[in-house]
Amino acid sequence: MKKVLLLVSTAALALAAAQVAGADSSYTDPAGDAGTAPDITAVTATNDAAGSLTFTVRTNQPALSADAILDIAFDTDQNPQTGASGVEFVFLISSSGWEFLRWDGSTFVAAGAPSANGSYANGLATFKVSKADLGGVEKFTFWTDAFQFDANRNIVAEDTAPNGTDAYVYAHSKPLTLRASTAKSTPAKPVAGKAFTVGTRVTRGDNGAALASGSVTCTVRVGTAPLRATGRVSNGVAVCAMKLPKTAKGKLVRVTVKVTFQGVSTTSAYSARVK
Ligand SMILES: [Ca+2]
Ligand SMILES: [Ca+2]
Repeated sequence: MKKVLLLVSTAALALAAAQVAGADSSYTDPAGDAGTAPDITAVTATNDAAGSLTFTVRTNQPALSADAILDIAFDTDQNPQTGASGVEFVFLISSSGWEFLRWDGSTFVAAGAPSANGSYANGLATFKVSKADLGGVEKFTFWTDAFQFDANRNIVAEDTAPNGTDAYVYAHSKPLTLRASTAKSTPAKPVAGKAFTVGTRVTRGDNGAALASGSVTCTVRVGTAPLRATGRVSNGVAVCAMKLPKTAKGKLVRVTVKVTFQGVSTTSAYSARVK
């Protein structure tokens, strides 16, 4: 615990100068800038749809040296004036184990976070925690530090990622969803014996972008008979293209456009009487 306090009082000074941000993020740190401390070279942060966060920190030490500590400091309210020099939570790992601590207003105490889990193997520290156990915020600031202490618990070498007083800003990614607009046809009315397409504009719910790619399954019936159609995604529109048979005149054509991207699907249906 003494190390922890020393660490926090010494290390958690980096103020939140927002650097590169985003979900499923990875960052690099130069090699050879750590002295005898674990040399941080890569940091990643991801979250899943359930709100579980995973952080990794790669160093040059297959197993952490005695008296070395690696930490991830979290400024969960992105306010350097709150917490310990801004830090509300800190994950610490050493050769003797890991801790996840929260600032209680005057000191760091065990966070009591059931979801928290740490490990270090083959040069990679991994820390998992739920969004709820990290303060429940959508967006936060964090950084990583590595320290080598001497027998008197003085810091003799260190590495920080990102360098200096920069910090990483992380925002949870939303789960992928797809939204299909009302289907529209070209031409506006189906004509027997002619080419016919039905399209639906597909938008991603997680980032608001038009869907750039995906697979399209077309289900078409003219009256009760199936009709072959070709599907594709083009410029954010999922399209089913077909040629209506001459015998389709007067019959009802029904088209279901199903678009799938990364295992997520949405459908849009169309029907009209063939001229
Ligand atoms: Ca480094
Ligand atoms: Ca803070």
